[in-house]
Formats: sequence, structure tokens, C-alpha cells
Amino acid sequence: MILVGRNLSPFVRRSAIVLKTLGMDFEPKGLSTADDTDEIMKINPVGRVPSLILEDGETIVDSQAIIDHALEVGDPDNRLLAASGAERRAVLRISAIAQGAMEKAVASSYERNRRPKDKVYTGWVEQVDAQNASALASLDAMARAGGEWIHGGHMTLADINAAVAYDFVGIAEPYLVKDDAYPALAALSQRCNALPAFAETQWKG
Ligand SMILES: N[C@@H](CCC(=O)N[C@@H](CS)C(=O)NCC(=O)O)C(=O)O
Repeated sequence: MILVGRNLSPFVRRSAIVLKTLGMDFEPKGLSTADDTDEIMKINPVGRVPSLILEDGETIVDSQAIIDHALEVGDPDNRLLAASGAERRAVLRISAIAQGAMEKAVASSYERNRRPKDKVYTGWVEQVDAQNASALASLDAMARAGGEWIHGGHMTLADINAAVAYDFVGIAEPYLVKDDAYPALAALSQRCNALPAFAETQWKG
């Protein structure tokens, strides 16, 4: 299998972490959305990463669909996401909030970095940054209330999403996480990053 995209993208990284955690081998293909647009468009008509190209050539686009496939094939005991009920809903809720933080960080970063400086709409940046800060505060409160993991007694998809979101904000919007603004979330990220799947996918620039 080939995972298309760089681990700078939180959507690529969370896909890579899930695959690695489940012991599913893949080869990374580190295409950049800024520099390799034509090649990415041939793989995903929307021109986004990640995509996962399976051994028979079938291509799965979007991290949600990649993770859904990985869980279906590689997590028969439903360790990362319970099959049903309140446990599943709780993990999906935390994951959705973390995904929202990733999306807001990407939106803020594109506004600040991809537009000509005189066309940056600071009111929009302030709005998405405030939404992101609220999402991070919510994850931090849940991490504080949880034990070693953000929900339940073992690492789940919720921890993967929360840690990846926090790490990405640290890269894309360091001003949002300065002064240890979210200490419980930072500690969760640190615990996660001690695991090989996280350590091996850290973005080194
Ligand atoms: N919902 C998508 C979001 C993917 C996404 O937005 N990826 C960004 C990189 S972080 C991208 O490809 N941006 C290029 C673009 O949207 O033009 C997923 O979960 O995979």
C-alpha cells in the first residue's frame, strides 16, 4: 500500500499512525499539496492528501475513509474504536472535536500563508483561531478528566486524533499553544509521541 502525502498534514499523519498502530505495512509517498499539485490531482481529483493506494490499485481518498478501511481490515477486536454504543460515540465525539481543530488550523494557516499579505483577512483568522482555541480547551479538559488516555483505559482513535491535532497546531499556529496553554493535552501528546507510531511520523520539516 502507498500512503500519499506528507506527515506535516494532520490528516496524513493520523492515517499513518492508525496504519502503523494496527501493524499494516505501507510505503509513504511524500507529495506536497503546494509543489506536487498535478501528481496529487491524478490520484485524488480534489487535489488533496491523504490518499491510500491499495495493492490492487484501488485508491481510497480522505483520512476518514482511510481510517475506516484500516479499522475494518486491521482492528477486528475494535481496540481503537468500539463497534457500537456509548464507547463508540464518545471516541467519535472527541475525534470530531480534534478533527475540527485540525481543519481550523489548516484554514488559519492557508489564510495567513497562501494569500498575498495585503489580502489576508485578519477578522477571519481571529474567528477560526478562536474556534480552534475552544476546541483545544475542550480536549484539554477531557484529557485532564481522563486517566492515562483521554477516554477509557487504553489508547483509542480519540488519543490519536487529539495528539495529532495538538502537535499540528504547535507547528501551524505556535502562538495558540504557547505558555503551556493546554497542559493536559500537551502531556497526552507527549505520552503518545513516546509510542513508535507517533515518533516515526513526527514532522521534522
Ligand atoms: N477531509 C480531508 C481533509 C484533507 C485536507 O484538507 N488535506 C489538506 C492538507 S492538510 C490538503 O490536501 N490541502 C490542499 C487543498 O485542500 O487544496 C481528510 O480528512 O483527508
